[in-house]
Amino acid sequence: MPQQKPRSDAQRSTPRSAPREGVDEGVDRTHRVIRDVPLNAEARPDALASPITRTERFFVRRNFAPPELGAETHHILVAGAVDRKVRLGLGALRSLGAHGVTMTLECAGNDRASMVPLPAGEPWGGGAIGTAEWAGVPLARVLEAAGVRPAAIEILVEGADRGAPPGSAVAIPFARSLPLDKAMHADTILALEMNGVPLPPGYGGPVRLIVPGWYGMASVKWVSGIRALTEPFQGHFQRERYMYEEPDRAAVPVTTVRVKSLIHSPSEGDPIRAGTVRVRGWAWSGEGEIARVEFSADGGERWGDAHPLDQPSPHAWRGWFYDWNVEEVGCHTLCSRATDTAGNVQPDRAPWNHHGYGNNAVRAVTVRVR
Ligand SMILES: Nc1nc2c(c(=O)[nH]1)N[C@H]1C(S)=C(S)[C@@H](COP(=O)(O)O)O[C@H]1N2
Ligand SMILES: [Mo]
Repeated sequence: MPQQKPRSDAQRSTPRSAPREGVDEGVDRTHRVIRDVPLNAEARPDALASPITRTERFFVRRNFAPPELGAETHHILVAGAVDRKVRLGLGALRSLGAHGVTMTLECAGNDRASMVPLPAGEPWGGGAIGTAEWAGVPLARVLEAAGVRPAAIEILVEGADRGAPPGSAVAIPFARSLPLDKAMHADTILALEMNGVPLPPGYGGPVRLIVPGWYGMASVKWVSGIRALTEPFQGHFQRERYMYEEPDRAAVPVTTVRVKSLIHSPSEGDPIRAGTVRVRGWAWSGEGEIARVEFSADGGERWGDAHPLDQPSPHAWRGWFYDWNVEEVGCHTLCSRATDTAGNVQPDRAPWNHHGYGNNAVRAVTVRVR
């Protein structure tokens, strides 16, 4: 039996006022607000029905108050184990090359609210995910401009937002490192655009990192500094957060996105007519391509193969559908289960961990047939 739906859903479904911060002009009012300050808000289920999520409906996840950076004056400093320090404005960045990536961005805490017992952290339902067309400069071009020395093993990317993490009095920036090979990957970009327009400040503008295949925490927003490191980074957001801490097991860093799927149509509670219903959804994985999607109309007892659609980008979710014949009136629990080319299958229950990361358990949508 799949895990329960988030219990917090009913409590939190009341629409709230528009976000207050100045950088949130681009964020519309349809989000389900998880926390007001700093704003943390997830996409409503209907916002996830289209292949590309509209920018103003895209989820917002922030550890600190967002910085306000001027696109004219903002610079990125590249330093550390490099042959020459480089200071790049947006124009200089743009001149280093152009590359677009359509990528699904999922927060590692997505669906935390359905883990039992509820782990610490923002109680996200299933809306801390979205797919966008990101465009900018490959991080590799920037690193080549500075000349990364052979001794470098990781690339640290620092955001301009800062604050004291819970339990600390010392303000630190949001900062994360990537192994050198991931930093040099052709599709790891410093994004200057989202869905065809300059990256809005609310989503990390004027420049953010986009790391395909990894959970959202790797995609550092409001990038202000890049450092080549010769030792592993030990910062708060590398070592104390974004670690799988399972009881009685050594902690493991959160990296690639676990295989997962969702049903976006019909959606929760939808009344539907008996007959043939086309059920549609998405499937994605950071560890391979989607090899198979299965569908169940009885809460996961019996499964049938769904029809996968073409996958426009290896880093974006893949569409699928299943033509479900239903005669029996009443409530039905619909589930989907994805398998990737690395052989990973969505579990009925994801391993519980202290911060509630990586919940890729099979999810359920309940519909009423009349
Ligand atoms: N500078 C900075 N970058 C950040 C974060 C942050 O708090 N500060 N949060 C990260 C996390 S945990 C996620 S899931 C994504 C969310 O990106 P979005 O707000 O554009 O949806 O940004 C990541 N990058
Ligand atoms: Mo996240």
